[in-house]
Amino acid sequence: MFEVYAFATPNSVKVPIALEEIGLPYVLHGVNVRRGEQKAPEFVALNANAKVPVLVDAAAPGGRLVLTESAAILVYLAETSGRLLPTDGEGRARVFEQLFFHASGLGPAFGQAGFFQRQAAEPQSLAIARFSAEANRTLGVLDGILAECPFVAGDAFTVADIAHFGWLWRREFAGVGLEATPHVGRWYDAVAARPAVRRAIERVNALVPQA
Ligand SMILES: N[C@@H](CCC(=O)N[C@@H](CS)C(=O)NCC(=O)O)C(=O)O
Repeated sequence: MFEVYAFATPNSVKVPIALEEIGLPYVLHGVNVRRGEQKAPEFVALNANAKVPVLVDAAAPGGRLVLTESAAILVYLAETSGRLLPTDGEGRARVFEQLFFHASGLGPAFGQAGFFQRQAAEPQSLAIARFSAEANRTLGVLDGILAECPFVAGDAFTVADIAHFGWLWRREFAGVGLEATPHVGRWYDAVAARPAVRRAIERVNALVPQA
């Protein structure tokens, strides 16, 4: 049985989505990042970087595996299940291209745009302008890709779609809309309607305490 440490956040949701898509059972442990639970010593012992998500695979072939970084977790689940990632050729290369684009480009741009708009202690107009522009620019790049193919890495739904979906699901935090990117809008609606994606969102939303 997998264990997932997560919250209702853009990077967290990717892991339950992958597990639901593959059909693997998992226990979900809430780590409330709004209350700083990611900084607790018990959690830092799992992830020295003090961020969600974390995957624990007690039955990994080499013994208990504790894995951090959402993109690495997606690749691990895909490779061990033989799902959501082509085994070779251009199809596999395109998935990694999108995973790296997400992890180094779109994801950080969305995260920093949201931080400077909503969480910075003092207004930083230059940082807001820079990261909002970068978030919208990377979204435009994705729109160009989705104008040519149904999913972000080609004809099939893969872990690359799951990676991008995490931040698109939380795009309001970054102040980003889909009005100017119709191909992303079409893709987003299709991914959000998948039963596995709906189940995963329901489970991570249930981690948020109700006021
Ligand atoms: N590169 C990491 C980023 C993880 C990350 O930034 N997680 C956020 C939630 S989406 C978090 O734990 N934030 C709390 C903090 O930074 O203190 C990944 O993809 O897993």
